[in-house]
Amino acid sequence: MADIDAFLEQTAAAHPTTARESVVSTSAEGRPIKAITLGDAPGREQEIVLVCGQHAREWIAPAACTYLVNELVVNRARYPQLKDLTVTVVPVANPDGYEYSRTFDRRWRKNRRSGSSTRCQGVDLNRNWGYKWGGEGTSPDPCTENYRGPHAFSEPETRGLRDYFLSRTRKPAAVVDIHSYGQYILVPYGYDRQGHMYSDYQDLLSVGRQMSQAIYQYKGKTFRAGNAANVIYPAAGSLIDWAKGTLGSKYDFGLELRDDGRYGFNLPAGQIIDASTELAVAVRTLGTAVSGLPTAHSAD
Ligand code: 0X9
Ligand code: ZN
Repeated sequence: MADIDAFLEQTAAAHPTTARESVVSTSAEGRPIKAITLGDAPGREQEIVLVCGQHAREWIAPAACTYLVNELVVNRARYPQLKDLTVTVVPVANPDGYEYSRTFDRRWRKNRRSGSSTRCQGVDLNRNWGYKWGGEGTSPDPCTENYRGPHAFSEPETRGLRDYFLSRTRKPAAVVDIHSYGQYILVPYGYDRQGHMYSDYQDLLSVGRQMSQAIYQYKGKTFRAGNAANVIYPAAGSLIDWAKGTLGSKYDFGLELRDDGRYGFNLPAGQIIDASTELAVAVRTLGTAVSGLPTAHSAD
C-alpha cells in the first residue's frame, strides 16, 4: 500500500502535465482512496475509469492497474488508441481490506468496517452499490463473504466513489471494474439471470469480445466474454450494474484477470507482467471503441 501510494505520488510529481493525483474518499479506517488521472487535457476528452481492488485478496488487480499507470505515462506512445482520451485509475478502492490481506489474512475479501455486528467485520463492496441493491447473490448476514451492508452505499468506500463519479462534469464513457480470478470479461447487468437488456447491450458484448480476442492474441489466454450473471453468477449491488443503470456510462465491464483457478488469488509473481499486459491490451481495445464515440467537443 505504501509502495503504491509512493509510486502514485512520484508519478504525478514527475509528469505534472499528463498525470494528476487526487483523493476520492477516505476509507473506514481513515486511509485515502486515491485516483490518478492521465491525459493531456482532462475534462474535455472522453474518459475511461478503472476501479481496481474492491476485493482485498485479489492482489493482481492493484498490481496490474499500477503497471498500466506506469505504461501510460512512460510508454504512452505505445498506446495510440488512448491518445485522445483521459484515463483515470483508482488502483486500490479498498485500502483497509488490501492492507489487512497483506498483513493478517491473505484470504480477506471485504472492507474492514466494524458495523453493527461485533462478531464479524467487513462489507463486500461489490454488493454495496445502489442499483438493485439487496438482490440475488448478496447476504444480510455480516459474517458472510458477500455481506451487502445495512443499506446501499453504507460504506465510505462505495459512497466516496459514487460521489466522485457523480461530481465529474462529464460522465465517463467507460467504467471498468478490475478483479481476479477466472479470466472473464463481464457485461452488465449481473443482478439476476433474467437477461435485462438495454439498447446498446450488443455494443458492449461486441467490444467485450474484441477485448477477449486481443488478449488471446497476446499469450493465448482465453477470457470468456458475456453477461455477468450468466458467465459467473448473479450478484446484485455491483459497481458495473450501477455504472450502467444509474450513472449511465456506456462501456461498463467487469474484468476477472488471471488465472483460471490453478493458483487463484495467489498468482505467482512471474505472471504479474503478463496479467498486467493483458489488462493493458484490453484497455487499448476499449480505447478504440471509446475513441469512436462523439467527443466532448463535437457534442457541444
Ligand atoms: O463476486 C464478485 O463480485 C465478482 N467475482 S469475484 O471473484 N472477483 O469476487 C463477480 C461480479 C460479477 N458481477 C455481477 N454478477 N454483477
Ligand atoms: Zn473480486
